[in-house]
Amino acid sequence: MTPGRLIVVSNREPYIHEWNKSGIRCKMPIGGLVAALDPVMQKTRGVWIAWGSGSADAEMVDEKGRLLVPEDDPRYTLRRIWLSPKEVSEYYFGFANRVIWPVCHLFQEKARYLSEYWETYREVNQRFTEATLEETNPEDHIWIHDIHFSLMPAALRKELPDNDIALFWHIPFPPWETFSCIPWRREILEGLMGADLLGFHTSSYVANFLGSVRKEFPDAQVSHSAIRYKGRVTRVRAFPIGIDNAEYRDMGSRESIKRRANKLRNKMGVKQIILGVDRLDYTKGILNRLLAFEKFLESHPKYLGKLSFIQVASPTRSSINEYKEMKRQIEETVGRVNGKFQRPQWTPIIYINRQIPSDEILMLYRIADVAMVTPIIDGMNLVAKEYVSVNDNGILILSEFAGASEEMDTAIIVNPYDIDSMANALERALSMSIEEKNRIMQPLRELVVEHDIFWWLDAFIEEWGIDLEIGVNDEEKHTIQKKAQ
Ligand code: ADQ
Repeated sequence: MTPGRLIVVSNREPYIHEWNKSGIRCKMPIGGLVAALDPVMQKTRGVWIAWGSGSADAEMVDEKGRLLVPEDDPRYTLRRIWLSPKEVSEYYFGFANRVIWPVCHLFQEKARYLSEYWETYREVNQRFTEATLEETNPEDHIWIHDIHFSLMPAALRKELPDNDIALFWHIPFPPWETFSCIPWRREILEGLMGADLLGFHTSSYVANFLGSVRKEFPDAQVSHSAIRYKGRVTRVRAFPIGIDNAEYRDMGSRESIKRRANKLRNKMGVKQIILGVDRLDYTKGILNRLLAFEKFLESHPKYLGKLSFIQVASPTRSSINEYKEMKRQIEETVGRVNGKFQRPQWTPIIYINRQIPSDEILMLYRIADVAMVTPIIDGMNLVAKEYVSVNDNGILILSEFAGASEEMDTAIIVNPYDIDSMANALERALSMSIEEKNRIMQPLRELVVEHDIFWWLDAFIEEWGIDLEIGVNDEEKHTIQKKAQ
């Protein structure tokens, strides 16, 4: 087989150009996907196709929206696709974030099933498909990411019967009873079945997807990991995503981070710190977590003045009503709990409603005695893995409905709807001996080392069976990973 290039399609781009006071600045978004795929792209010199969302993006490209990245050592092509404000509103905030997102997170009553969202979603998928067709050579392999492009595999397949096409779905896939609420469910499933390989985070999402295909397409042959439909086979597998563990450990153990962490702890003047870090999304369970903390303080007054709860909640999709309403409820709850328990020298809940720099997140991971990762539902949840990677003495409380709990089942597992049991879990975590903490956390530390983002990438590419000639030994991984910084 001739080694081909990788053509990646994702909504977010790996390099963003923004205007600032001193001119144009290039930023790389934080996040595992870019960290993992950028080095591979640099090695295979492929094409990454994404929405050009930066304020200065258009200044940097040729007439086709292309530029070579990274700027200082150009290795691969970034092709930017332009979206009008109406398209951003209907395809991104509309169909992706107000139809697929809520339904896949079992919040189908929050979804807005508007046909204009669907029409624009189809149009944008078509535009990305055309750009992908323009960029793809016969031996190339196309890897599509996430809920924004569910129609692309089948649309590409029509034109490219022989290219390898795969898609990774980053959020949960719900049971059929929920997924079937989407009026355009058939088109979405058919779109996804154009891929040779579909990846999800967990085996239960795989089972849900296969169950939906069985219901919608009774004539398809569906096994526990593949679908045969109209003479083609789509393999469906679980690939639990990891983090760039070496990088997190490295950054988290820098002297400057340790110094700042100690300083903050002294300044806060409390014995123990509980931490939550999330996008401000209704799936993340922030409100129930705060209610559990309130319950805990009520039933364990001996802790008053001795611990604080830091909740970082970065604003996201804030133009959508459901997000505005949730923000209001959370702020009201923070105000009420603080009003009830606060003392002149002590604040029970420290609420930070903005995106904070990654070194501050690392510092918080270091000082937190307990991390509460208690989403109502979550595809995977990388915060759980980041905390385990950076923190050496703490303990993780994890929702049974985070995809991460399938692998991280030695953590203190809670039901995020059960406020009382979350309050009890907090008491258990805060009073745990070092030996017990280690017993719980050691297997998790091993997991984040072994199943890091590079393991995930290798597992996906191996299962896909494509020939990319990427470095797979640890030493080489590390070198390419460093190059991406
Ligand atoms: P997200 O829903 O965005 O991702 P998550 O996996 O927790 O959720 O990743 C969030 C990332 O943003 C983490 O790297 C975290 O450190 C960072 N972050 C969060 N709040 C921040 C803040 N205030 N300031 C700075 N950084 C912040 C989707 C799915 C997940 C899945 C991932 C990857 O919803 O379930 O794990 O994709 O597939």
